[in-house]
Amino acid sequence: MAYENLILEPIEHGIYRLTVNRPKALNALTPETLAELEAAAAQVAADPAARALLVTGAGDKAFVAGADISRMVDMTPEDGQRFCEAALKAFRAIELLPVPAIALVNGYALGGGCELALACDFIVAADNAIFGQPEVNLGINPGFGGTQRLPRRVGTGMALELLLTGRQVRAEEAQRIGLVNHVVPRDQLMAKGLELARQIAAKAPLAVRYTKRLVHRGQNLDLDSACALETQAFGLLCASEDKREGMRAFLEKRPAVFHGR
Ligand code: DAK
Repeated sequence: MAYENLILEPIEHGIYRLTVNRPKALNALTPETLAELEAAAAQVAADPAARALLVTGAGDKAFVAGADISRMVDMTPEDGQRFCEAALKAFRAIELLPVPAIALVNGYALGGGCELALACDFIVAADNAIFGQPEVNLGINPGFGGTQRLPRRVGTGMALELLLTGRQVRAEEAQRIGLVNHVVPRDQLMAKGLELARQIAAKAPLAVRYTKRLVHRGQNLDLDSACALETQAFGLLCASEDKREGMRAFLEKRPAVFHGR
């Protein structure tokens, strides 16, 4: 499928790369871009051979510099609500993809850009990455999930500081506070993303899918309900060919070959 504001491309065996592609506006998110993000997530989800998604921004300056301010300036309350709903749908579609999404942050990840990165399963940052939620400077609150996902990622106190001051943090600090998993030189960002995606792609696909789902679904449940889901998933995976293959391979001291069944 062709997109105007995104590039979605399979780059190798089941690994897709999604690039937000509006470099002249530092990849700022318009309503059209959000609709395309949702469609792109659906496209990846529909591919049974998909194993991982890398999400990044075009150019060398920004991942995504936020929601497009030129499109927000005159929004009515109804427009604003629709805009938020489109983002929430698109970001939730990425979060609930059956395969992991890894954000590769190559520069500014501000406002909606930081929120897009947070909707991915984890974040790898280039050493020029800058994160922040500057909405308080614009007279709005974060509208794309930032008030909910940031505290879940970095803890309430640090999230509140960043949300209420609008302070921007560089890659090293972002790693220190748990927002980012790895920081690498700019020219090694894609290689690091690919390395992680390949590691995951080599694992049992159903086990990866269920594990991701359990983490995301379970965080919104009480411990007993979440553990009950985990138990159920474990039982289901016991019926998979991949479970038999993984355990046989271990006992036979050979690498496992998984088929996602
Ligand atoms: N929107 C639109 N255009 C943007 C943009 C943005 N967020 N960020 C950058 N651009 C555009 C600039 O206008 C400029 O365009 P031209 O003038 O060349 O036409 C071009 O990208 C290059 O930017 P700069 O010239 O400013 O580049 P600098 O290197 O000087 O500065 C910067 C880079 C990232 C520090 C700066 O561009 C900047 O501060 N950008 C804005 C960052 C920001 O505030 N982002 C958060 C946006 S707020 C809600 C709905 C949505 C949201 C919340 C609530 N509701 C409905 C409740 C979400 C909010 C946000 O994401």
